[in-house]
Amino acid sequence: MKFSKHLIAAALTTMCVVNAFAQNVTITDAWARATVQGQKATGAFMKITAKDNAKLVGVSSPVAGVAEIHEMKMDKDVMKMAALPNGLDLPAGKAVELKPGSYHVMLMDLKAPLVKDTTVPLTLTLQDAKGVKSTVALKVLVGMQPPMMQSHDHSTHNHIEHNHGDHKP
Ligand SMILES: [Cu+2]
Repeated sequence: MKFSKHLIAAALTTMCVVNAFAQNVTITDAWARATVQGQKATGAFMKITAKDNAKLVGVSSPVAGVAEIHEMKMDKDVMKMAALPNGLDLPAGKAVELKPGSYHVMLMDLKAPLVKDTTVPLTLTLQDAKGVKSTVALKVLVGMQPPMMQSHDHSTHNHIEHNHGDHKP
């Protein structure tokens, strides 16, 4: 089985949502980037597949004062990000990927650091083609990189941490 712990957790929480429409949305590979003390913003990422045409129109989390759906793109050689004013389109049957450098959930005004290997609750607000809104609650794993790469980490013995070692006296 390739399912990671949080994937199962996400599936379980999705099943708890008492809403026919929300159950037509599949969310996988959800994760949020860990933060350090004093850091006020971070990103959350996931793959969303809607069974029928829908839109991701809102997001909220108790850990963040402000949560927005952002897109990141190059503008005259400068990477810029901005909130999507009309939400993010979720075409029927197509996996829409929220990932670093692209669409992402922006968590701002963080109330506490996001600690690696914990989870943060996230509530997504979706809107179907008729304009009916529903919410999906999920728990997102906190890490330094996507979950699949994290499991890879164990075999490579955390080689990303060598940067810290370089600065040791
Ligand atoms: Cu952003």
